[in-house]
Amino acid sequence: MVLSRIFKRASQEDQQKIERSLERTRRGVFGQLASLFQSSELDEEFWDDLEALLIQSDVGVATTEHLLNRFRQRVKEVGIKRADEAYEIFKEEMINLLGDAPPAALDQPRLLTVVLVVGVNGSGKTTSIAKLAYHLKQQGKKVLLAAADTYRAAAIDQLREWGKRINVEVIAHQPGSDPGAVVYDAIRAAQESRKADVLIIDTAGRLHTKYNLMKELTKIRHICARQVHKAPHETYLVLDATTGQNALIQAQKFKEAVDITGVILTKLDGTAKGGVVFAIQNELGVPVRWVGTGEQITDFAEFDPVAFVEGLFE
Ligand SMILES: Nc1nc2c(ncn2[C@@H]2O[C@H](COP(=O)(O)OP(=O)(O)OP(=O)(O)O)[C@@H](O)[C@H]2O)c(=O)[nH]1
Ligand SMILES: [Mg+2]
Repeated sequence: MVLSRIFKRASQEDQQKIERSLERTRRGVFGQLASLFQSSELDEEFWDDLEALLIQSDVGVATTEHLLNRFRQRVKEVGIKRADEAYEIFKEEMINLLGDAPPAALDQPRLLTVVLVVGVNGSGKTTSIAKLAYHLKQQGKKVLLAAADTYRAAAIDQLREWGKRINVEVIAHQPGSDPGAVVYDAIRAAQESRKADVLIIDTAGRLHTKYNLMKELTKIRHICARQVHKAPHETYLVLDATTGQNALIQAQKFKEAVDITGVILTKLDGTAKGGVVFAIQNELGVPVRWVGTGEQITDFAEFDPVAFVEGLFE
C-alpha cells in the first residue's frame, strides 16, 4: 500500500503481534466486510450493508458516518463502480482515519520521563505497565515502577511480583498509605541514586468513587509537576477492547479530569470487535499508542495503523 510510507511504523515484530491478535476480529464482522467487498456492486444495498457492519463492529455511529462520507467522496472522485475495485481505497481511508499521531513524549530525550497510567478497574493497567516496562528495558532504558494503587494489598503485591519477574525495581509503601507520597518517593528515587530514565506510575481504578479517584489523580499530577519539569510527560488511559463502546464513555470521563496523551488498548486478542479503535481515535482525538495482544509479558505492541487495518482483513 502506497500510503504506508508516510506513517511512522512499529517494528516488524510488533506489526506481526497486532495482526495475530486480530484473529477473532477478522473472523467476526470484518470477515463479513471483506466478503461484502468481493461480491457487491456499489449500489444502495452495498452502502447500507457496509454501514450496518461498521456499526456492529464497534466503529460507532458518528465515526461510521465520518468514514463513509470520506469513502464515498473518494469513490466518486476516482469514478469507481465496483466494490472489489474500491476495497483498497476503503482500507486507505481507514488508515487515514487512524491518522498520523503526533510524536510521543516517551520518544523524546529528557533526564526523567514520567508516565502516569490511569483507567477503570480491571482494564489491564498493572499488566500493561509491566509489559511497557519490559518493552522499554529491551530498548536499553532504565525503568522504575511506582505502586500508587495503595487501596488493596494485592495490587501492590501484583506490581512487585511483575517487578521481580522482569527485574525492574518497584517503589511501594504500606497498603492504605497515601498514593501521593509513593509518587513523591518514587520520583526522588528515580532522580537520585537509581537514575531511572522512565518512571511508570500505577494507579487505582475504582469508578464508583469517581469523585475521589479523579481528585487523587489530580493530586498525583501536581506532585509530578512540582518535582519534574512538565511531568507527567505521558498520561496513558488504559481501555479494555472487549468493553466496546462502553470504553468510550469511560474515556470521556477520564478526559474531563486529566489530560490524556494516549491510549493503551488491552485485550485486542479477546475481542471480535476491534472497530472500537476507530471510534477512540475519531471521537476522543487521542492516539492509541500501545495495544495488549495477550496475557504474556511480550504480548504488547506499539500501535501501527497500517498493520492494524491490514490485520482486520487478511
Ligand atoms: N487476553 C488478555 N488479557 C489481558 C490483557 N491485558 C490484561 N489482561 C488481563 O486482564 C486482567 C486484569 O488486568 P490488571 O492488569 O490486573 O488490571 P488493572 O487495571 O490493573 O486492575 P485493577 O488494579 O483491579 O484496577 C488480568 O487477568 C490480565 O491478565 C491483554 O492484552 N490480553
Ligand atoms: Mg492494577
